[in-house]
Amino acid sequence: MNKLTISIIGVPMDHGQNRRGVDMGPSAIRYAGVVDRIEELGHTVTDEGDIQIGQADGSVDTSTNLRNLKAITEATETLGDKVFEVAQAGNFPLVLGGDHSIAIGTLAGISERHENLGVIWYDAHADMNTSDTSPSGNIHGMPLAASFGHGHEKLTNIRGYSPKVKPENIVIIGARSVDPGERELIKEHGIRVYSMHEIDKMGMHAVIEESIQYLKEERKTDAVHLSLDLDGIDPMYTPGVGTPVPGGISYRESHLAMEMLYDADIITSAEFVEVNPILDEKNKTADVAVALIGSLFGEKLL
Ligand code: 6HN
Ligand code: MN
Ligand code: MN
Ligand code: MN
Repeated sequence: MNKLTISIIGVPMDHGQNRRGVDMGPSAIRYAGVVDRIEELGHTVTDEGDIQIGQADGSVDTSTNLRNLKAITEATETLGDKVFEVAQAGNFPLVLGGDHSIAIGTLAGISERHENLGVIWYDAHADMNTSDTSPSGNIHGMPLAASFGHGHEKLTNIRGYSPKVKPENIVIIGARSVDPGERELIKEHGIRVYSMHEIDKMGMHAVIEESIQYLKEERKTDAVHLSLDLDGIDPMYTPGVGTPVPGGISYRESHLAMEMLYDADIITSAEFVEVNPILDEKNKTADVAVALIGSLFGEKLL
């Protein structure tokens, strides 16, 4: 496959949920050697540094049921502009979180360049709540809904347009904790979900094969963004996440998934989110993130 120029953008933000520490995710992933790992594969890396994140007090606005709305809106606007700029320059945007609310910004930057963007959402959760359905008020549980036009107007309209992705161009992989409002949206929009049930039954190989076939041949997407939440993987491998859910995807299954995506040459932008070094054990979760990034960019034994 082609050698790429990969631009790393760090987003040290924890405003999308209420456990401190996930703002240190980008540092932990850099410390785990992400730049060297990618360069060893023959790609060029430019580290664009971190997006500036404003202060927030963690309060929930009672009129909207949204925690830290203003700070998140500002951060995702800034991130969206940066991602757009990097992609316009012909580089591969690799965004390091930060909590998953940052995906609103990443997609706002990516999608403007594509008619028919596809998204793979690798996560224990569907991240499809809105201010009306959220049990927590945490915006990291809302970015996918916001990106296909559901939720508070300030979140759906980052960079001045909506939606960023069509619901039929979304594939969710690894889901095992889905709230009632999210289930409704999934049904209403016929969103393709490979939950742990399907992964157990079909195996990861078939899940990824079908996902690629669906996005490429059936939906005819012109680009595919990978949004990988480290809590998609089982917490025995990735304990450093804020909302762990047992019974997740294994380490090897995750590598297989990344290797297959590389072989299919389908992914055009990616983000790795929810690494929380304070909750982690010896940077284990950041190490897994870096190992998976290696596989996504072509690392092979032979
Ligand atoms: N994540 N569904 C829960 C909520 O609060 O909306 C959990 C969301 C977790 C989000 O892990 O990115
Ligand atoms: Mn999650
Ligand atoms: Mn709708
Ligand atoms: Mn998530």
